[in-house]
Order: sequence, then structure tokens, then C-alpha cells
Amino acid sequence: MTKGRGTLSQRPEWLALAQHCETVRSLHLRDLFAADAERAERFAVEAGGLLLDYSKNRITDETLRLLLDLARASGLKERIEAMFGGEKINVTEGRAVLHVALRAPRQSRLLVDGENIIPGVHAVLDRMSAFAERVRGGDWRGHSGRPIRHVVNLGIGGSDLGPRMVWEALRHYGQPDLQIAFVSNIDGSDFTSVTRELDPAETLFIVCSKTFTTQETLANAHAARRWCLDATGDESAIAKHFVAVSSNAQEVARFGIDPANMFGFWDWVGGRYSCTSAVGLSVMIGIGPERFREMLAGFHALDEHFRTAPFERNLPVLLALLGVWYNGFFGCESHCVLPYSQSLWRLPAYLQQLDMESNGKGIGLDGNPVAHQTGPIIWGEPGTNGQHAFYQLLHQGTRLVPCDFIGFSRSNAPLGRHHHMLMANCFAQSQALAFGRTRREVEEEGVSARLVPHRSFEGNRPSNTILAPLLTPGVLGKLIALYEHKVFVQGAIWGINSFDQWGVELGKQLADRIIPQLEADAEPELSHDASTNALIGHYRRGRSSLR
Ligand code: G6Q
Repeated sequence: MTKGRGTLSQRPEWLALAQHCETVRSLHLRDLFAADAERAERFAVEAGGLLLDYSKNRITDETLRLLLDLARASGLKERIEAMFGGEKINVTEGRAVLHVALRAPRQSRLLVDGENIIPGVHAVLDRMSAFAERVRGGDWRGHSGRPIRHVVNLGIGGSDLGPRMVWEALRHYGQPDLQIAFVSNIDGSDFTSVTRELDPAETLFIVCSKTFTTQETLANAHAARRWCLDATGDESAIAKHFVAVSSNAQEVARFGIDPANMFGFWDWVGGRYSCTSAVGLSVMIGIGPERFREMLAGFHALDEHFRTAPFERNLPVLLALLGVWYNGFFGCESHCVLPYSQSLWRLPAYLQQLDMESNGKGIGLDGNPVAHQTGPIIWGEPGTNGQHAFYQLLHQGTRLVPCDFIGFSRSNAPLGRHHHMLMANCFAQSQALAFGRTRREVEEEGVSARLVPHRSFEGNRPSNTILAPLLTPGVLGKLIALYEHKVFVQGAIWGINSFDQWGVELGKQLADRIIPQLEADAEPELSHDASTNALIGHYRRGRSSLR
């Protein structure tokens, strides 16, 4: 519910869309394009060098008008102002939501509880920059006096997915003699496989955990500590080989990291919105402070666009409304993200957390169950790899899966004709999805009657295409901010809190009960459900059979 106007699905703007959908459902993109020579131009917006072509969506001008009505009636403008103004819109945790402050220019002002938070943001960025330069320049030395050549970020969830995705996207800006790696999983093979080739004398660990209590990260940090001590035999080495990104100075000190080597952040930064905070330290060391600041400028440009552009020309608002359209009225269960860029290979995983942890909620802001669908399942892979894997279902399956295609005019790794081939595939896929191939066209190709149904494509499958000149730090910043704000808009319309994540708690609590039962020497008393008891028993027998 929003603005106390009853459940979303009973509101007049929603009902108008439901009725309108009855007409649009029978329209085919082939006919919509044939009837309107200007459709591609009209349904495209450019902001800060990002082009969004949303013409291949099952919409008309009327659809857009009704969706924009819904956005306005949902109080979207006020919600945006509330977020940018530092109001505590994360109501279940009593927190402001101010990742936008992390990329605000030095001279701006933003008050939280009466205090301007911008100087603090820049103080941390300046400390990060100075530290990153020391590591990059070989001035930060390890215990034995050797410069650092490997940086390993130890973190999970928001303290891993963001920096890992950004590093993969921008690693071509990296320094060849400096390797950046990530360990997240509590599966020991993650830590051992990453550190196998590393020299402890040249390795710096960044323990990246906002709370500094996360089970997986702490277990990996302790493994790293042992690995370092086994090699050096000297406790004082820890200060040279470990730094922390956290808001918990006490726990950081308890671990043995000098608080002078801790980079802080604030409770108004959510984990999945934190890659522009100190959580990005590994990235900053990798690409350098200047490139990192270019990325922040890109984020900020899109933040400003989101805050000020009219909704009908506002990229995040349009993307969000199209998602609401398919999710709410076409029954689409999932949304596919297809970057035509190998550098963006972690983007779908990153967006999966951003979107699904934010909007995977069934309880509204008023504490009641919602009566409409909320966040979709987000998935995807880079093209063209995905084409040889799951695109069959996108083209001819029984489900309707809206897609986002993302591509660039130029490549960061030009190689022969590769880039033209890559992007030709990108354009061809959205074309094939939208327009398909009719039975008549297939018959005219001389295909045997038996195969005609198998070789026809109904088309009318919607997609957006986002196009930019080149994947630079600034463009990446804009792209991420675009999706952050898209998620915000959808959460505002669905009337949920996009900034908590209570749904991840139960499993953690249950695991804490089970761990000692797996470790115990003596057969433990088990009082779980019958299936869990049986699985624990089987696990224990499986281990003793290997002794
Ligand atoms: C993200 C979530 C979650 C969090 C991790 C790591 O929004 O809050 O993914 O980032 O659980 O938490 P710590 O940084 O506290 O270790």
C-alpha cells in the first residue's frame, strides 16, 4: 500500500492498466512497428551517453501514459525526495538510505540527524586513495619488506558481489603487476584455490565486512591469518598484510587489525548498495583512485538524472515501469539480463542480489501481506555464450521472459572482427525475439511441412536495449546506478521496503544450531524435523565411512 490508498491491485490506476492490457495483449510488435515509422525514435531515451531503446516492448503510448499515472499515484516523486533528503525510509531498521551520498561531490551537503555527512564520505575516500597509491606504487611493504603484488578481498554478499563485478568490468584498467582476487564462500576450496599460487610475503588481505560478524568472512579471515602466520611465524606481520573495511572498529581491533588501517562506512549504506563505499577498496587499488573517482562521477550523473528528469524521460523510471507492466499484467515470473560484454560477466549475479534481496518481499510497508506480485527472478549470462545455452527457451519456450540487452559501440579489447560479430548478435537476438518468423516465411524458404511449426518463431517477445559508446568507469557507474534506481522505483510502486533483508536471517540461525551437531564427536541428540535429522545422520555416517 502507498499513501494509504488501499491495496495496489484495487487502485484505479492499476485497474486501468489491467483493462488496457486486455487490448495490448493481442497486439503484435510486428504490427506496432509497421503502423508507426517513428516508434524506434519515440520509445528511446538517452541520458549521459546511455541510450535506452525500449521500443521492442509490448506497449503503446497509452500504456506509457497509464504506467506514468501509476508512478505518480504511488507517490514516487515524494519517495525519491525522501531518499535523497536522508529520511529514514528503511523503516524496519530505522535507517536512512544514502548510497547516493557516497558519490556526491565534495562541496555538496546532506544532513543526517543534523550532521552533514559529505565531509566524512570524502575523508574516507581520501584515506582510501592515499592507501591505494601506496600499494600501487610499491610503498606499502609486506612484513619482509617486499611490495604487495596480490590483493585478496575477503567478503560475501554485498561485501563481495559489487567489488567483484566492478573489478571484472574494469580490470583492463588494472596494473599488470598487481593481481586482485576475491574469496567469499565458506567452502574451503574457495580460499585454498585462490591462495594456492600466492606468495604470503606479497599478499594483502582486505577483510571486508560491514558488521565484522559474518560467519563466512570471519572464518576466511581466520584462515588467512593462519596462512600468513604459518609463512611468517610473526604476529606483527598481521598489521602489514591485513586491512579492514568495516563499521565495527571494536571487532576489527579484536581480530588484530590496527584500527588505523580500517576504512569505515555507515549504517545508511546497505551491503548491496555499497560498492561506491570503502567496500570498493580492492577495486580502487586495482584501477587507481582517479579511475575510481571517474566511476563515482558516472554514478552521480545518473543519480542526478534520476532525481531531476521528468518521469517520461527518466531511464530508471521507464525501466522500472516496464518491469511492473510485465510482472503485474503479463504474469512474467523472471527477467533476463544479457550483457554483450565478457567484462560484465558478473553483472547478472550482481543484479540478482541487488534486485531479489531488495524486492523479494511479500509484506508491504504497512505490515500486511501484499496482494500483488513483487520482485521477479533475475537471471542471465553474457552474450553470445547464453545464445548457445538457454536462448532456445527465450525464443520458443512457453514462458514470456522480458530481457535487457546491454552493449557497447567500441570494445576494450579490439580483436579482428570480434566486436562487430558480438554486437551483430546482440541486435539480431532482440530482433528475432520481437519479430520472430511466421509460418508463411518459413514455408517460403522451402522448409518441409513437418518442420514448419518447429522452425517458426511467434515473436512478440519484449526486450530493452541499453547501448553506450564504451565500457569506461563512468559508464559502468551510470549503468549500476540505473539498476539501483530501477529497483527503488519498483519497490516504491509495490509498496515494500527495498532496503532490509530479514529473509536471510532464519537460515543463518538454523545453521548455527546445526554446526555443532555436525562437528560433535559423540552422536548428538537431534530434535529437528525428521528430514533434517536424517540428513545430519547420513552426513555423519558419510564422514566416518571415509576415515
Ligand atoms: C546486502 C546484505 C548482505 C551483506 C552480507 C555481508 O545488502 O546485507 O549481502 O552484504 O551479508 O555482510 P557484512 O558486510 O556485514 O559481512
